[in-house]
Amino acid sequence: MSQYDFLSSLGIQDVNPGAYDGTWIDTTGPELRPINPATGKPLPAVKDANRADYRRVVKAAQQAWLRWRELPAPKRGEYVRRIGEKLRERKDELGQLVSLECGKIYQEGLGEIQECIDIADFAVGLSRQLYGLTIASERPQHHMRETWHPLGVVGIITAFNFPAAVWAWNACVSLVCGNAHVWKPSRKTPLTALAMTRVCAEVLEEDGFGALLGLIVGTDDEVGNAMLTDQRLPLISATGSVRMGRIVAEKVGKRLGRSLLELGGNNALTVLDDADLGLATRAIVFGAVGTAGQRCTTTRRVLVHHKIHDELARRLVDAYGTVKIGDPLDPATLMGPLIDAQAVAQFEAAVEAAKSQGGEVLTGGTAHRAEGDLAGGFYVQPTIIKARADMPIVQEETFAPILYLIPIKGVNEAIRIQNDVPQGLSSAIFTRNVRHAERFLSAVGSDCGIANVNIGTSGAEIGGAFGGEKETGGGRESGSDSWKAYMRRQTSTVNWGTELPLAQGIQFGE
Ligand code: UN1
Repeated sequence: MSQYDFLSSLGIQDVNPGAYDGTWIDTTGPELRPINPATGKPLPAVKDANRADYRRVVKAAQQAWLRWRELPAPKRGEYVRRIGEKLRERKDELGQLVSLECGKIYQEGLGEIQECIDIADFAVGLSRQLYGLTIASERPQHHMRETWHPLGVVGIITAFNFPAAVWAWNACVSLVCGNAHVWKPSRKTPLTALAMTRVCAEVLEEDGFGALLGLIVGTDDEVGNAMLTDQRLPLISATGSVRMGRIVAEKVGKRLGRSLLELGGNNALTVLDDADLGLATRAIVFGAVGTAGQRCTTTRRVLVHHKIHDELARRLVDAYGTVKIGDPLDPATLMGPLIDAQAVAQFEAAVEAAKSQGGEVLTGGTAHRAEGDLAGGFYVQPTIIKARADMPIVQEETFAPILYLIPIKGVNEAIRIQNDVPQGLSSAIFTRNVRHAERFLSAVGSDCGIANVNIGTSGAEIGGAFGGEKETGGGRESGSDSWKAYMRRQTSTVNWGTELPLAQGIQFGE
């Protein structure tokens, strides 16, 4: 364990409790042992929470919420400001833990914690800007206004690939909105959730508000379903696969609750023949290889003008040849492992499917055999496949570093092919032509929630609204006015006169 000494400074023991309701609950469930994807060896364990633990966490969250909702929003923002400070203090260790547990390289682990700090800062500012509208009333001596109020206890379900940041997007914004939370993290990355909760809740514990950041590590049967069907959770914010999103939407919809979904992407990056190829190459490599292709924003398809296809392919193959695969905590590494053996199998199956559907592997295409300590890790080679848009595999999101290179004739064909998939998260175009760029951003252009010009599909800043259309689920998280999803809107009409005129001019009685 010596190489993991930093874990104890984050409060991680060999075996850890799996629930938090303001204090750590001594859960008794079976031990969940996350695996270090870089080595295949077990990490410290977490004892699963059960239904009774879940009830306890929700109850404590509800009670804390009753007091929290009465605090003025800027006062709530002050707590979030201090959460941001704590995250700054612990950035290195938390970044290291993210890297250890989910396998992204340390630079990206640090980036993830920075994303948490950024959203905390954003939320602090937001706490003084939860604006409503005033609306002109049609009646004399009346006024109308809209006010935004806290929702209650918000359920947050997160995926392994951003084990800290996606929770922070939700929790920081939603805290200033005046809500309490119950977080069910991915079962592949529970330790990051434990550490994030410990660091952030410390600030709230001082005033008995720890339960606002409830945490529950448990199975879907025991805990997940309980959240989805629980009337006490007015909003479930869930990030993960389309399959998971459908279950969430159905179960939460059935009780007429709200869900905020951030699901799969199948993101295309178009390169026109006037593009800066150096820029495009760098953006594609980061977008396709970063986080080993396991971001929802990962570049999965490059739609390249046929005139420059061979040149771009050559540049990409050369760049891929320099990608060092290995231990994500080694500063020389550019691509770490996939999350688990199943992800490697899915990578292999997708490559086989692509080949059988007529794809041509330009580089990569197989698992990567690592040596020594890393021999049990889940490594694959970053892969480029020359493909056609009509290959069925190209319609699917495979959470792995597989890039499909598809020749196109121009901007219109690129837009058509780009949009012709079930998902609609992120997209990008590389061109120097303002007409093509603006067409791409127009109503007849990209149908995605994110559409970029001359930057890649991944690595969004927190200031914008994040999310996408179609099977991506339609939700928006993080910046802009995403906060509205975490509040309830109230329209008020106030009569300050002595008459009672009715709207629409209705005369009723006298
Ligand atoms: C995700 O993969 O679920 O834009 C989130 C990005 C990151 C967030 C990705 N800021 O790539």
